[in-house]
Amino acid sequence: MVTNLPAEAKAKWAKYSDAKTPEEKLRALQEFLSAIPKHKGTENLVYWVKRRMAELREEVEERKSRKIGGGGPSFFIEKEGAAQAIILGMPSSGKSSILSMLTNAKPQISDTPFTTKFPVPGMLRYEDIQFQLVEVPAIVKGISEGAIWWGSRVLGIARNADALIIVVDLSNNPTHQLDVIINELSKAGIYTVRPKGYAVIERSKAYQRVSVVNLGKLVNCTADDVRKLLESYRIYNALVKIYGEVTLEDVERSLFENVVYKPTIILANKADLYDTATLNTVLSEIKAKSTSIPVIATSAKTGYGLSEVSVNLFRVLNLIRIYAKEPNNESPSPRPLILKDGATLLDAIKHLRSELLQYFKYAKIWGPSAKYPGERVGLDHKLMDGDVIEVHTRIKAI
Ligand SMILES: Nc1nc2c(ncn2[C@@H]2O[C@H](COP(=O)(O)OP(=O)(O)O)[C@@H](O)[C@H]2O)c(=O)[nH]1
Ligand SMILES: [Mg+2]
Repeated sequence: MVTNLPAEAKAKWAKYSDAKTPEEKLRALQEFLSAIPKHKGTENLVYWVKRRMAELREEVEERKSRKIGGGGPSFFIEKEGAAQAIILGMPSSGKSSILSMLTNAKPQISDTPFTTKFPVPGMLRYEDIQFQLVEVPAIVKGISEGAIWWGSRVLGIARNADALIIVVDLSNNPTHQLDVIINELSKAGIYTVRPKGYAVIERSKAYQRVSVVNLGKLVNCTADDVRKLLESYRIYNALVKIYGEVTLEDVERSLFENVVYKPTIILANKADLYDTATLNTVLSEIKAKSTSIPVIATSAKTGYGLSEVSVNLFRVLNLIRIYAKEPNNESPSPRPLILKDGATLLDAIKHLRSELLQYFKYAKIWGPSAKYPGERVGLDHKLMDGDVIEVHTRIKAI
C-alpha cells in the first residue's frame, strides 16, 4: 500500500531533499517526521526517517569532533583485494576467532561480549586472489534504530561492502540470531536475498522531466502513475529505472530508502560442540530460514568447514578472473582482472587500459569461453572465469 502522505508532508520531504548540510537535513527531517500520519502504511517510512536522523546526528557529532581534533581508531576500512566481505554476528558468536583462523589478523578473542569495538581487517587467500574480511562490532536487536552507538556505522560498512558473512552461534538459538540479523539488515534497506524487483531513481536537473526506463515490469501501475507519484513529491527532473517486477509502493520506497542487495553466506559456528546427527538437524532448521543463502557449518576451534568459506564467497560474489597476455609474450599476467559475471571483452579492456579501445582491431582468446584456443573475438564477446585475452590494436605498442 502506498503511504498516501498528505501534500504538507510531501512538501516537507521536498525541503529535506533540497537541504545541503547535515544540520539542515536533520531539521528538515524532524519537520517531515511530525507531518507523517502514523498508521500501518507509514510504519516503514517512520523507521527509515528515525534511522536516517540517527545517522545524521552522528555525522554532525563526527564533524564537530574532527574540528576539535579527535583522533582514535576509525570505522572506515579502505577496500583491498578482489572484494570486501564483512563478518557480522551477535556478541560472542565467534567472529574474531574465525577472522584469526582465516587471515593474518590478530583480533582480541574473549568470552566478554562486545570485545571488538572497531572494525578489524584481514586478508583471505582464494587460489590466485585475495578477499578482505572485516570483523565489525556485534549486531544486537534494535541496531537499525539506534539501540547502540555503533549501529548505524556497522550498517554503513555493510552497505558499502561487496559481500556479507553472517556468523551464528550454534549453541545459542542460531535461528533466532539469524532472524534478528536479517531483520535488522533489511530494516536498514540491506537485502541478503536478491529482491524480485527494485527501482532506482536518479535525480538531476539534466533530465527535462520524469521519465521511466522499463528494464523489467511495472505491476498494477503505469509509467504515468510513477510520474504522478514523483511529481506529488515535487520531483520533476528524474530518470526512474525499473528492474524486475516493481509496484508503485516499491517506487515510493526507493524514494526514501536506498535499497541494496549484498551477496551473503552464513557460517553456523561452534560445530565442534555437536555430534553429526544433532548438527544436521540444526543445520536444516537454519537452511529452512535462509532460503537461497549458502549455510556452512564451521568450527573456529578445530578449523572444521573453514576451507569452504573462500570458495563460497567467490561463488556468491559472481566474479570472474581474466588474464591478459601481450601478443609477443608466452604467458599471461599472473594477476587477473576481477570482473562481474556477464562481463564482455569491452569491460575487460576498459579495466585493463581503456586507451586500447580506440585502436582495437580484434582479440584472441583462450580458456572456458573460447570455441577453440586462440579464437578471434569482438568487443561484445562474453567472458568466463579463467579466460586469457590477447588484445590486438591497429598501432603497435601504444
Ligand atoms: N567451542 C567453540 N568455541 C568457540 C568457537 N568460536 C569461538 N569460540 C569461543 O567463543 C567465545 C567468543 O569468541 P569470539 O571470537 O571473541 O567471538 P566474537 O565476539 O563474535 O568476536 C570465545 O570464548 C571463543 O573461544 C568454536 O568454533 N567452537
Ligand atoms: Mg570479536
